[in-house]
Amino acid sequence: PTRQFFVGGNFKLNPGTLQAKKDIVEILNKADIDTSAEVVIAPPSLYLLPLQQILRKEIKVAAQNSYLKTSGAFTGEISPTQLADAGIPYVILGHSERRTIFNETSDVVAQKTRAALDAGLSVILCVGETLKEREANQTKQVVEDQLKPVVDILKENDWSKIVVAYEPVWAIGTGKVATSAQAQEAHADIRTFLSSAVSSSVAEATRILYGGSVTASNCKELGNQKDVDGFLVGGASLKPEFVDIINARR
Ligand code: G2H
Repeated sequence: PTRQFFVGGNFKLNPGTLQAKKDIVEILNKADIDTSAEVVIAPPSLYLLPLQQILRKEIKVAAQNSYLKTSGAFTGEISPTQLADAGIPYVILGHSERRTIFNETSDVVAQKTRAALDAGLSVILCVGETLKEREANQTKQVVEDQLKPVVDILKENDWSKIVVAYEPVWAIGTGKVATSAQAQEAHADIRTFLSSAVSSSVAEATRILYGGSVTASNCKELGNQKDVDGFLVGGASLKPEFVDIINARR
């Protein structure tokens, strides 16, 4: 399959001034990066526009969240149509931090996904199991339960604008990366699920990223797995080694 390699940098709500974030962008702008990869960075929403202005054209920006309605009395939320109006092409939805800390259910994530696609955004849709669920052998079921409401709310052609990110919760920000075999197994299960729940062509074409403690030293082996089509990177996306992760396939 010819799925374009994808690397996303999720800055989360990490500290640092606008200038510190511009410094990261400067490093990316000057770096020798694999231009055959699709690269996206997701700074806190306040920084989307200033960083988008200075970023090289090969790198795009993503919001870390958006709301399921486009406008109205929803204090503090971010509208997908307003993101689209600002020229922001991507949004991350369903990150485990949103699910656990902000109580977002898979139904809410599905509604947010629908609203984002209707606004014209592309979506990096995150799924993944907790350690308890993995130890109870529930990984496949948990991930399918997270994907099902999205499958139900989307039409087949919507999937061209979805990138799935498999992020085992126990690997997020912990330094405990999944083994390449664990990642490959989960990714293959997701592809099989998409094949039966949506279609074989959607399953073949959809990028499935791995996320959770990806670093320059573990990205090559993970990135060589058959069903690993790239990464969603947190901590390491704030460091110069993000360049090495972008270049994992080179
Ligand atoms: C998983 C990942 C980025 P980290 O959340 O989405 O973060 O690489 O810090 O584990």
